[in-house]
Amino acid sequence: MAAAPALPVVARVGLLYDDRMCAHATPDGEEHPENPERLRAIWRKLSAAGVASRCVLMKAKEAEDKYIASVHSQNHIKLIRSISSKEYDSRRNMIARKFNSIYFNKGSSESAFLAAGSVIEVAQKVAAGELSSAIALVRPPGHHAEHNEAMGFCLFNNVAVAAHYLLNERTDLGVKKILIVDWDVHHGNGTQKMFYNDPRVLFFSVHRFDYGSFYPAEGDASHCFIGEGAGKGYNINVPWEHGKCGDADYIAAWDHVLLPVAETFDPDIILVSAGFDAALGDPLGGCCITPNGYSMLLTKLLGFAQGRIVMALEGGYNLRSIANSVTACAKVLLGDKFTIGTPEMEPFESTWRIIQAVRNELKTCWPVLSSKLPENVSLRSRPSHTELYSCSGSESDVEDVEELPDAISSVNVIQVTDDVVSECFSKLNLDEDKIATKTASSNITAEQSPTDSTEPQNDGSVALSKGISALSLTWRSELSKVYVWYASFGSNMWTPRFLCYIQGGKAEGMNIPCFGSHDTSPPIGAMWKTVPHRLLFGRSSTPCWGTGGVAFLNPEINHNENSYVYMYKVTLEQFNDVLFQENRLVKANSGNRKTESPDSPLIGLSEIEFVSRNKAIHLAPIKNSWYSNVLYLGEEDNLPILTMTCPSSDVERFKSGELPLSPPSKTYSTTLIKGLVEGKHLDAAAAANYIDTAATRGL
Ligand code: X5A
Ligand code: ZN
Repeated sequence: MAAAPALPVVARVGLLYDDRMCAHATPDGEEHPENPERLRAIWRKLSAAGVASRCVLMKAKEAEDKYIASVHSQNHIKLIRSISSKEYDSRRNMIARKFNSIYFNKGSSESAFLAAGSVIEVAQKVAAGELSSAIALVRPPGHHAEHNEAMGFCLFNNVAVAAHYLLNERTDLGVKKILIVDWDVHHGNGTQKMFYNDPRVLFFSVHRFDYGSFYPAEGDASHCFIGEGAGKGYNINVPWEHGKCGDADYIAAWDHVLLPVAETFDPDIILVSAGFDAALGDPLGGCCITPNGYSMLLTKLLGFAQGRIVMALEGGYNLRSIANSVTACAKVLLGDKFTIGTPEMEPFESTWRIIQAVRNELKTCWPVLSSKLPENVSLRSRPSHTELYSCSGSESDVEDVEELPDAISSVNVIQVTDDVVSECFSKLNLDEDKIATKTASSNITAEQSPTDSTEPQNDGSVALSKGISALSLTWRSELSKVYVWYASFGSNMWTPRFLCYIQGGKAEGMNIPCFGSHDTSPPIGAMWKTVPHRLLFGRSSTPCWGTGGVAFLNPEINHNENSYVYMYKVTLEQFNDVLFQENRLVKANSGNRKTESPDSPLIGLSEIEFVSRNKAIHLAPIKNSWYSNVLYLGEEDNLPILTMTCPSSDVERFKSGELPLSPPSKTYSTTLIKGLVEGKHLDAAAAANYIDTAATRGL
């Protein structure tokens, strides 16, 4: 590890706060977690604690367009520039609705330009050595903002703009390598994309992933996304599987991933995308980093880049938590005496597993990660269902901010999730032996080499085409001649929704579009059937349908059950493309607007043979995905009937309460009912009853 830096006798810590960034607010004063009180609460606490007066106070400065243009499109800059003007008064809200989690008001433009400009301003002073380190209290936040898109409360990607500025506009300052540490509880999707093939920027993001369901709920937040081209190895994701991660988990990620890599990378400066929504008490994050935890994480970073650290505020929605956490960080930067103790809790076993997986993914790029991890570390088992989903009393654990009037702290009364959870546990015993497990031969993590082959667009709603590697051409042409029945039991029973998996786009009620299949021909047949498997609704949210459970079929045969399936006759190639999409294995490549699918099928001809004989095949290469289990449900006109569902181990987890059984959201169940009704199978009342029964009876 690098030696502790020799701090100047008195650290010069920049602190940028500017009331003008409070102008961005909801248009009609609607409550929103990302509100102006966030900045005010932090500022009040820093002042009251006597911390602000020890810093070099700075005011915001608008970023020039040309600097923002290094990471954003001209269109996007123009939109954000004009969105607050009078001409937009009548259209502003409508435009905001086109984005994901965005609002605009008359103050948004100025705030956005000030936020980006502020991070440039402090970064440049730290890089020049005028300041030892700095904190920019900015909003709107930035790390979700993409090249041509505002999202997730973010308008401009403030940290990315500043990083580009240092590297490209201020070569005089000698910054050649930048480490961006994104400890906001959400994945820094925008920042990741902006530097994905740039080895000058090492992007490290630790975030909740929850198997792909946590916001922004894109597969590219997984640890498999390590950068590409010259940037390979310079993108590191540490994706938590669940909430409740705290000091010990983060410190483990620091000690076993971030710090060894940072040591090798040897950055000239560190930019922290400092969201505080992983803090204890945060209404959105569900994690529990304490102020002391943040102090430890930050102290460990001070050992690099001669302590040149720039913190830019991202998320963080509990006013008390963010005020206390930022104050703890400021004290660290000011050099206040503080000793790194051992966190109260042990890391989760999932944390250890994830860290191993991240290290394994990156060890060829960073040999320092190939060393063996310490053994017999004491770990704790994953949080129980109740721990994860009940409204915890964590609020009371949050130190008081005496200076915070009650009226302000009450802005924070927002639910983590509105999960309604069925607490039914079954006495049924699963016989694992009846369900075969096989390691499929597919290598889904193999390097992809998309060619330039561009398919004609079938649907204007998705401006994506396919990147198809030479490797996939072989299996695709082979499997495009084989037909199977794909039996759907969930939202795919509604044909318009299923067609999204074939033709791309989204049907009514869906939050995000599908990529579509390579072969976009519609199914050549469809029919209803019932199967002797129990239908259940589990997990608590999905990117596509929002909060609520989704349908799974218990893989075990149970002759007391009669579940409806709607079967589509599609090619085995299309079935694989559906399987890829269901398991979120299709990636969008923002660079060339293409999509990339795995290079080999999950179900090839030998797997068909296997599954017909053994009734089920567990797809080991995607064992942690939601639909990693393909079932054989019999035959129809000599073709196999296949469906995809959870593995039986997940059924056990549903039974134990480790995974939630949750009723479907309104939009999801509406889709199921439409499928059952429009398929002329049931009338509306019978369909609703069928769904309702499955949703409430548990397992
Ligand atoms: C910056 C940040 C969170 C967006 C959540 C949207 N954004 N549901 O924390
Ligand atoms: Zn966040």
